[in-house]
Amino acid sequence: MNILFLNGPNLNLLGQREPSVYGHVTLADIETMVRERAAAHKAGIDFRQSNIEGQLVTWIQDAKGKFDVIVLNAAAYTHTGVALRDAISAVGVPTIEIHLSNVHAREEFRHNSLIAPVCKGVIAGFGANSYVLAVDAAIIVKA
Ligand code: CA2
Repeated sequence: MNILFLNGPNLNLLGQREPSVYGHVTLADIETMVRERAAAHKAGIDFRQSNIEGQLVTWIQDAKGKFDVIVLNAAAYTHTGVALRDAISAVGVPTIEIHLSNVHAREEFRHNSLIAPVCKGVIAGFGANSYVLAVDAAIIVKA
């Protein structure tokens, strides 16, 4: 069981800016939490971040045959990312959309996700624990 975690734009700033919205935890802290949970399931993890949509698209394309499930926090590209949606659709690796915040309790433009219709499910609003829950969800999706 191998899970690819992909993180979109600005998530590298976690813990350094806007703690009132996203908390004090860093992306490196979240990676540690994910690795602990994955180890309990004997699952392998790759954990990556890019500010560039094309890089995320390339990683999704390359996941075929290497990863069983993709967990994607596409950040702002969630709401704009036609290329990401097309990649998820084309490649066919089961994908779980996740968010730190409850996007439905925020600005209207965050309520729409272009990728949700091509994902297995969505986890949002549990802070860093959205990522930990996604490990469990990935196990369920693979089974
Ligand atoms: O809640 C989430 O996980 C989001 O994907 C975060 C995105 C936002 O555009 C989505 O609507 C919901 C923003 C990530 C930016 O992260 C920052 C972290 C620290 C400081 C500034 C931005």
